[in-house]
Amino acid sequence: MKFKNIAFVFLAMGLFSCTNDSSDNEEDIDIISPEGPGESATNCTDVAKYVFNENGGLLRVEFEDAVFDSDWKLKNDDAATSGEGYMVWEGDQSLGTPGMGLATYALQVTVPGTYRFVWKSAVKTGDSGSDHNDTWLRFNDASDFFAQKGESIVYPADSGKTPNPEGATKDGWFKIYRSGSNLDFKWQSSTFDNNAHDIFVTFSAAGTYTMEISARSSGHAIDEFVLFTDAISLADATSDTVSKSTITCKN
Ligand SMILES: [Ca+2]
Repeated sequence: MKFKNIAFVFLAMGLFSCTNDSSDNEEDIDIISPEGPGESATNCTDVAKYVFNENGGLLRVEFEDAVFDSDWKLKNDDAATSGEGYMVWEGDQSLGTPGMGLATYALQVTVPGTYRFVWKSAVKTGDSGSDHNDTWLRFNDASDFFAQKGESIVYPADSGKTPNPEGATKDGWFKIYRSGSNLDFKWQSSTFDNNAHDIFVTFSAAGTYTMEISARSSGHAIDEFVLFTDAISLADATSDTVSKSTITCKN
C-alpha cells in the first residue's frame, strides 16, 4: 500500500470536486479519507460526542479532540504538531494514582483484532528524556490490554491477569512512557521500566470502545495517537500523509 499515491489521488480529486461529493467515494477509500491529510472531518459540533471511526484497521486521532480537565493545557507553539496543537499536563503529578485529569475517546471499530497503540509525545519540562515523559492509559472495555516485547507479555496491575510490568501500573492502567535524550515530539509508547514493551489492545468484536487517559507526569505533551493492526506498519500508520480518522457524533 503506497499511501502517498493514494493521498495524491484524493488531493487531485479534491481539486475538481466539492466536499459534498466526496462521500460518494467512500467505498473506494482504504485508509486515506477524501478530505486529505491533516483534516479531522466531522459535522459533530460537540467534542463530548465525538466518535472516532476505524478504517482499514487504522485509527489516527488528534489527542486534543477530547474533553479535558483545566490543568491539561492546549498549546499550539510547536510546528511538529498537527490539528489544533497538543495537550500538556500542568497540574500536580500523579505518579502513583491514575484517574486524575481523566479524558476519554470513543473508538468505533469495524475490524476486530489486536491493535498496536502509539502516541506522539514530547517532554516540555526540564532537560531529561526520562522525566516528565509519561501519561496513564487504559482500555477497560476491550477484550485484552497488554504490552509485549518478544515472547514477554505483561498485563496491567489489578486487571486480573499476570505477569505485571515493573514500574507504575494500577487499576488496569499502564504508565505509557517515551524515552531517549531527544525531548521533541516523536512516535513512541512503551511500558515496563528499563525494558520497553510495546502496547496492544484487542477488540474481539466490532463495536464502540472507550480509551481513557489520565495525568501522571507534569510537562508530558501529547499531539496524536494511532491504533493499527498488524496489516499496517508503524511507519505507514504514522506517516504525515495519513488523514485523521473520520469523526461521527454519538446519538
Ligand atoms: Ca494534535
